[in-house]
Amino acid sequence: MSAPSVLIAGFEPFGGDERNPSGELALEIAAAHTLKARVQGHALPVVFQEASRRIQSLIKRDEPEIALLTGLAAGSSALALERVGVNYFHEGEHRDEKIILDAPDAYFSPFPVTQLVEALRSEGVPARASLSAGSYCCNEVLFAGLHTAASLGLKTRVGFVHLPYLPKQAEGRGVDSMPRALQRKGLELILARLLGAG
Ligand code: PCA
Repeated sequence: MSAPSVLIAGFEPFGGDERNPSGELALEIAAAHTLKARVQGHALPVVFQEASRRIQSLIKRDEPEIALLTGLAAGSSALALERVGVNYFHEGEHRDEKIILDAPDAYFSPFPVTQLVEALRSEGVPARASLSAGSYCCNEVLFAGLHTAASLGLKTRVGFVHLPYLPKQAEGRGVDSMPRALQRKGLELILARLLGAG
């Protein structure tokens, strides 16, 4: 049997920040990991419709077993595992817009969020469950990924994790952050659990 395939995606820097841990870690984990899986990593543009089109075409093309999508939540102190993606975008000049016309209002992620949060905490990675991924590009890719899997009947399990700032980004701002190695450990642990090996 060939190794299961995993897609891990994060975002490029946005909103004046020079770095985004999500895109950096997606590429880094894909390049070097100990998972028994084929892992491809992507850093997506933070641009409405472009981010969702990229995720939709990657999932359609590769039909990965797992699509772990990630993004930055500025000021957060824990990994936030998202339960829901909603068909709603509200940022900049795009107000009250649907992400995909003729798609349902929302989907739950099939990730076992409660169990993953417990597993992360027991390994010393601060984590929490979240009921809203917001109304910007992070929720956009989560919703688009979930809709792609559901509408095409794919077995791809799609989920989303919001990451804190890296310590360097938080310096002098009085906001929370998390060491890069701990963020990475958390993402790899999530993948290992989902692959049934950890
Ligand atoms: N965070 C933003 C978009 C890209 C990112 O890394 C969000 O939470 O929607």
